[in-house]
Amino acid sequence: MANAHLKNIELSATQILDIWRHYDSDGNGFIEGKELQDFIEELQQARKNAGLELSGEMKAFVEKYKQNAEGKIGIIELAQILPTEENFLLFFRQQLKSSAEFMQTWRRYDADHSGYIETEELKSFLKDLLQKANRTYDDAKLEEYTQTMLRIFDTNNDGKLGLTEMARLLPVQENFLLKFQGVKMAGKEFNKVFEMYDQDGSGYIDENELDALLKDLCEKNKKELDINSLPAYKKSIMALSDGGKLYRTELALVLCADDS
Ligand SMILES: [Ca+2]
Ligand SMILES: [Ca+2]
Ligand SMILES: [Ca+2]
Ligand SMILES: [Ca+2]
Repeated sequence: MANAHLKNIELSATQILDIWRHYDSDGNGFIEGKELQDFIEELQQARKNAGLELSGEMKAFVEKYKQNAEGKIGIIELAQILPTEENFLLFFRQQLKSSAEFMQTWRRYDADHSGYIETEELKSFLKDLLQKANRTYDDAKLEEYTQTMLRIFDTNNDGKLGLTEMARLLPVQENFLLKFQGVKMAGKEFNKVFEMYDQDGSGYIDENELDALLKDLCEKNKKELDINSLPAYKKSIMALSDGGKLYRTELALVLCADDS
């Protein structure tokens, strides 16, 4: 019973994953709406039954999301309020504070530029993260973390992490890719757009060309995108570039809906 874990003093990464799966009942990668209200209610109940007070983080969380129909959380927000024994998921929170940092990290660890983080790349990412956080680990632990990561984030079960899958390491508020989900284009249209905004025909989009593209996108998609966030969008997307040159493959990760 996943909700039985809610009264635990400390949770392992696997138990958090159980809780996550239980409450994200439609499996869309977020706990939202009724799922979130159920979670809040059962969390309060479980703590009460166990004779435990809500922690400060939990109280703030309940305050923020109770009766909030718009509320939507990712697994990082969940890990943040639950008492975690290994704090495994929280390393990410400490290391990846913004979308731009996340995109830079992505670029660094997708070493073969395949557009995916494969198992070996994921391992090297986790290894660096553990070292940075001064955690001791052995090969078995590294393997366990790698597999847990895949179980949590590989939502389409192809054994590797795509940009959007891995972006769930970001808190929902910081995840600008979520906003771009709704404005992604089919491959053909994307190619046309790329050529149109590559105004000097250099074969890549530079910062000024990206600026023009994003302005038009914001104009066209006022519901999804906010023109005031344009500098932040630009910074995050440019973090994928190769020294200021944004090639087709990298921009496609953000704007193209076709998976190839
Ligand atoms: Ca859900
Ligand atoms: Ca790769
Ligand atoms: Ca995947
Ligand atoms: Ca250009």
